[in-house]
Amino acid sequence: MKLYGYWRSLATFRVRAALNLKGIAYDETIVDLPKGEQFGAAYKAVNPQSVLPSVIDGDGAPLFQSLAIIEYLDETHPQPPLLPKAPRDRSRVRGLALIAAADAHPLIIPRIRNYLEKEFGVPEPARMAWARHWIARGCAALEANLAGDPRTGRFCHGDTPTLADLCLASHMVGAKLFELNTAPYPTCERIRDACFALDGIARAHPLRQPGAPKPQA
Ligand SMILES: N[C@@H](CCC(=O)N[C@@H](CS)C(=O)NCC(=O)O)C(=O)O
Repeated sequence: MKLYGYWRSLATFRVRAALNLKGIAYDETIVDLPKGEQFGAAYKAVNPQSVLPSVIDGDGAPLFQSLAIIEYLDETHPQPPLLPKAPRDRSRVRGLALIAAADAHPLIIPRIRNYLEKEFGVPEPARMAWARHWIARGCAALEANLAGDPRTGRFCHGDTPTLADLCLASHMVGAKLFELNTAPYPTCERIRDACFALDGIARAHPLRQPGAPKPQA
């Protein structure tokens, strides 16, 4: 499979982690977001929305939107499953995933932060505060759903990772990148740590990808 991604892209991280957990081999093509490569004709031909990630599986049409891609991977490569079997459980997992991927993430992506800057003159510190606010709201919503629910286990739903964990992990990476203190969300922190204890998710970490800044000595 071919994955189009960028080190800092949280949506790409979700798909990269799913590919790793399922042991699917892939090549990643870097689309440099700060340079605006997502808007170039070459990438637009793959993804007309100009967003990452996209996946090409064989000679089929490109796949787009991280959650739709992960569900495709789960259907074509069922082991290990990333969604539980029972409809109510699947609904909870999808609901948790969407708190991070649909409600919080879209508010912190480059084109939103660029729009705040270019259209409304919002300076960098205020744009950071904006991002931290929406990430914190996502953390609070996840924490309220996860803590004290008997269906929450080592991971968001039981003791094996699901789609919800990939989204929680991406959300918590975003929290770190935007320097949010996540101590008020202990269940989110605990599940994040359980996720990154898994090799497949750890290898997908944005800071372990080509082009990412080197850790400070
Ligand atoms: N909902 C989409 C999010 C896609 C998205 O916004 N990706 C970001 C990177 S994480 C992007 O490509 N942004 C480009 C831009 O904002 O110009 C998904 O989950 O795939």
